[in-house]
Amino acid sequence: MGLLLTRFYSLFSSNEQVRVLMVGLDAAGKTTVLYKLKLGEVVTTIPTIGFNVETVSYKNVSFTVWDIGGQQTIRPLWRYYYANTKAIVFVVDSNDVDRVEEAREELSHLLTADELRDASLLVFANKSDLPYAMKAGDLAQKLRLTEIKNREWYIQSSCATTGEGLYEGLDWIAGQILKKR
Ligand code: G3D
Ligand code: MG
Repeated sequence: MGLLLTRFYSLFSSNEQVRVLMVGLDAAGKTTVLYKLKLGEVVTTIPTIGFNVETVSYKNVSFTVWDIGGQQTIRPLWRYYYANTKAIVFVVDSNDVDRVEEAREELSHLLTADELRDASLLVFANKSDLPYAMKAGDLAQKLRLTEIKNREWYIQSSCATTGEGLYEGLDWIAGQILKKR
């Protein structure tokens, strides 16, 4: 745990800006993750109708969060937030079998964005506390993560309400960013 936090906190002690984009279907648990990390005040802005963006920053690290899914018309606007994104955190409700295919489609579409080409991908298999939650390995298959080429990815099971798994996931991101420096 000590080593884990050291690497994670090293993210905050550099001059380099670290932008993390956190997305997923609604109700996956993104806002809960954001508050659980306790990085600072979460600011919600609405750049256009129906498009809520939450941001939180601590030192040089910022998280930008919104819901994706079923919003073809506003999709082009997302690109304004893509620049200099170091990591994508894709949050999935691992208990929601009915929407895993929709999540896969959204993820695969997101990953086609040229501006996100160099961003590492962390997937939180969230709500792992629920009895029927899919296991991370199962979810990785359903999301076809194994077919991802030219991008580092990692899946971490998490429970955003208790915080379980969150630091493990972010530590992986820290490792990725340190590696690329
Ligand atoms: P979103 O921001 O991705 O839309 P939220 O999702 O963070 O608003 O979470 C949606 C609901 O799921 C919330 O419940 C939240 O408490 C719950 N939730 C988030 N993460 C977990 C988890 O790991 N386990 C469980 N069991 N529930 C979780 P409410 O009732 O407030 O809608
Ligand atoms: Mg939310």
